[in-house]
Amino acid sequence: MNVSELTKAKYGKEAALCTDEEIYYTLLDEVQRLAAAKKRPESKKKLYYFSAEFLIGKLLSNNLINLGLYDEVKRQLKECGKDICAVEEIENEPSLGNGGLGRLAACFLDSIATLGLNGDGVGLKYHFGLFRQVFRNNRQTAQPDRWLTDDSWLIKTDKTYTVRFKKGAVTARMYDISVTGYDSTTNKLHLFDIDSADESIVTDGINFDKELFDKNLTLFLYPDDSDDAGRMLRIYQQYFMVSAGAQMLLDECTAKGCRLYDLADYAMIQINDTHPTMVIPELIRLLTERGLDMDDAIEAVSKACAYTNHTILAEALEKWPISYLKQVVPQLMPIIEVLDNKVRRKYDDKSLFIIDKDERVHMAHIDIHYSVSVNGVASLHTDILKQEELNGFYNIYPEKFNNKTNGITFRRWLLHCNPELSALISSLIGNGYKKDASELKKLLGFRKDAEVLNKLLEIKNIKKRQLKEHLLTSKNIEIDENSVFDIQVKRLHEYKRQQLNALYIIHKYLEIKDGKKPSKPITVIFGAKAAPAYVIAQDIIHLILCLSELINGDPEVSHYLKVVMVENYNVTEAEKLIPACDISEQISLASKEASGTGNMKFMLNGAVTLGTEDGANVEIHDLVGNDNIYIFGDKSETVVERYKKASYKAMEYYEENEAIKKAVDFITGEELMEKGCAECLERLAKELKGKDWFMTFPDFDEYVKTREKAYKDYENRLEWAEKMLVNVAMAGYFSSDRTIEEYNRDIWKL
Ligand code: 26V
Repeated sequence: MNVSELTKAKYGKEAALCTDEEIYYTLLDEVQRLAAAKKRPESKKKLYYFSAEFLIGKLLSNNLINLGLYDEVKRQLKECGKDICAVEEIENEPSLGNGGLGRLAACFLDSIATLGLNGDGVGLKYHFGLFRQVFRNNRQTAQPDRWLTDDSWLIKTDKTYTVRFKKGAVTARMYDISVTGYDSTTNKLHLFDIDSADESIVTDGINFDKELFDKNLTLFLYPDDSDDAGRMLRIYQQYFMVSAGAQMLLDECTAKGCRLYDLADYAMIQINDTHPTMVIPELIRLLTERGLDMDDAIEAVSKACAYTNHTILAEALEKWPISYLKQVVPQLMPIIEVLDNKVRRKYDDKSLFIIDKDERVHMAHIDIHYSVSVNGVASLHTDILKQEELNGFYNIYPEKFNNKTNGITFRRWLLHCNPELSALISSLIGNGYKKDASELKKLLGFRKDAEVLNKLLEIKNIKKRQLKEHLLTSKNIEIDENSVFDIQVKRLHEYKRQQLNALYIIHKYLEIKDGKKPSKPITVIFGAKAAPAYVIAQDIIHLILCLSELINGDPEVSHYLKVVMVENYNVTEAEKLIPACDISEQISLASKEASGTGNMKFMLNGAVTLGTEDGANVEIHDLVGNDNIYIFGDKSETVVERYKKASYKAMEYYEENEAIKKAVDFITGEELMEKGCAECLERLAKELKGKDWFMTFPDFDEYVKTREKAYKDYENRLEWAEKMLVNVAMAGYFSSDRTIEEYNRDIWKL
C-alpha cells in the first residue's frame, strides 16, 4: 500500500499535506476495499453468533494489523511527518456494548475469522450505543454518544426483512462490518437497523419517547429497564434482532440447498446470554410457516441452537411477563406455550417450567430445554451452574453442560495496545506466539535473566509514562509515573466491589494522616460506568470522585496516595490503561463474577493480580502459582453457604472491627460531606452497615493485608519483574483462539 498515492487519488495531494482526518478516511477506504477482497471461509455449516452487544472498539489499527499492513503504514506516515496514533484518534469508538459480554463477542469474532471458521455475528446497529459518561459535581451524568459518521466501517446493504409487531411492521435493513482475521480469512458482523429511526426524538441527555417504537427501536443500547416502557422497548429490540437475523440465516441456508428439517447441518446459532433467546420460538414459527409441522420444527431448531450463560445474578436473568410479550409479539406466545407444555408433560419439578406461576417467561429455560449445549464461561462458573443455579437442569441434561473458559484476542490486547512488549517477546521467542499463544510459555526460560527482567520493567515504565501523558493532555489529570499503578476498571456493580477498594483508600488515607507513610507512592485508578437507574452504583462513583478530590487536594497525603477516576471508560481507554498497570484489582465477591476478561488482559500485559478466588481468577491462580498472584478473601463455597443460611450480619462486623468502623464512618464524616452530596453518602453508608449484600466486610482485613504485601513485594524490582514475566508467559491459555477452538470442537463442529 502506498498512502500518498491513495491520498492523491482521493484528495489530490500527498499524505504529507493531508490532515489526520483526510489520512484516516483514505485508510478507511483502502482497508475496506482490501477486506472485501479477502477470501471468505466456505463450509456447508455456518455459525451465527447472535448477540445484543458487540463492543468492537476502534477498527483501523486492528484491521491494519490483521491485514499485515500496520508496520508499513506506520512507517510511511512517519516518513511524511505523521503519527499513526493521531490518525487513530479520528475514529469514533462505537460503544455497542456494556462490558465483558459485548467485548467477549468482539474477541470471538476476531478469533473465528483468524481460525478461518465460517461464522458471522448478528446484532443491532444502535445509533448512540451506551451513554457517554460525563462527571459533573463529582457525579456521573449520561450523554448520548453518536458514533456514526457518513463514512464508516458500516456498509449499508440492500438486504431488508419485514419484522412484525402487534402495533405494526417495520423494515429491518442489514448493515455489514468486515471482520478481518489475523493473516487469514474475513467474516462479517451483520447489524440491523430500521430506516425509520429518528434521532431527533432524543432530548436532554439520553431521554426519549419510549412509546414510539418505529422511531426509537435502535437508538440506544438497552435503554433503562427500570420502568415498563423501557422493558417493553427491550423486547422490541430483542425480537427485531432475532427475527431479522433468523430470516437472513434461513435465506442463506435455503440458498445452499438446505431442506428445513436439516437446518442443523447448515447452521449453528450461538445464543449470547438470554437477550437473543426469542430466536428459538421465532425460527420455529418461521419453519412452520414454511411448511414443517410443529414437532419437526422444534426438533430442527433445537439441534441448531446453543446457549451461553454469563451470570448467576438473579436480577440479570431475564423473565418477561406474558402480558408484555402479548403486547409486543403475540405471534410468539402460542409457540412458547407449546414449548412450556412439552416440559410440563415430561417433568413435575416446577422450577424447570418455562412459564412460572406469576405468568413470566424464563428465557434461560427456553434456551436450556431447546438447545444442544449450555455453557458457562469459566470453570468455577460452570461448576456453580451445574451444582447450584441450574442444578435441576443439569440433572436432566448432564450431556448439554460444558465449560468454555473465556479468552481475549491477543491482536488487540497485546500486539496493538502494547507493541513494545510484543516486540520484546518476538525478540526472545520469535513470532510463533502470535498464531499459537501457548508458545508464550517459552518465556519461562528467561525467569532468572536479569537483562530480560530489566527490559520488562523498562517497558512497563514506558507504558506508564504514555498513560501519564495521555491523562494529562486529554483529561488534565496529573499522576506520578514513579508510583505503583493500582487499577480497577470494569462496569460499576456492587458485586465487583469497587466499594471495597474505596474502603481501602479511606483506610490508607487515615493511616497517612496518622503519620504512617507508604515507602512507595500509590496511584489508584478507577474506570467504570454505572447504569443510570442503579442508585447505589451511582453513589459509589460519587464516593470515589469525592475521595479523589479530597485526597489529591491534600498536600499532606497526595504525595503518597492519589485517586483517579477516568471519565467515560471504554475500549479505547482500556487499551491505554491496561499496559500501564502494575496491580490488577479483581476483587469481586467469590462466586459472583462469572469469568472476567479484564483480568486476562492485565495478566497478558504484565500486571500482577490482586484478587479473590472468583471466575477466571481461579484459573489464573492455578497457572501462575501462589508466588505470582495475590489471593485473598472467602472462597466461593463459604459465600454460597452464607447466602443459603442468610447468616451474614454486616452490622456485627461494623461494630466489632475498628478499622471497618472508621472507614465506613468516614464516608459520612465532615471531610467528605464538604465535597459531596449528603444524601448519597449517607445512603451508601447505610447500605453497607445495614446490608452489605456483597459481603465486603468479611474480606476487608485480608484485603488490606494482602494489598500491603503486594506493595511491599513491588519494591524488590527484580523479583516483581519475575512475577510479571510468569504472568505474561502463562497468559497464552487465555487467548480467545483457544476458546473458539473449544467451541468449535465441542459445540459448533463447523
Ligand atoms: C447484567 C445486569 C443487568 C441488570 C442489573 C444487574 C446486572 C448484573 C449483571 C449483568 C451482567 C449480564 C451478563 C454479563 O455481562 N456477564 C459478564 O460476561 C462476561 C463475559 O462472559 C464475564 O467475563 C463477566 O464475568 C460477566 O459478568
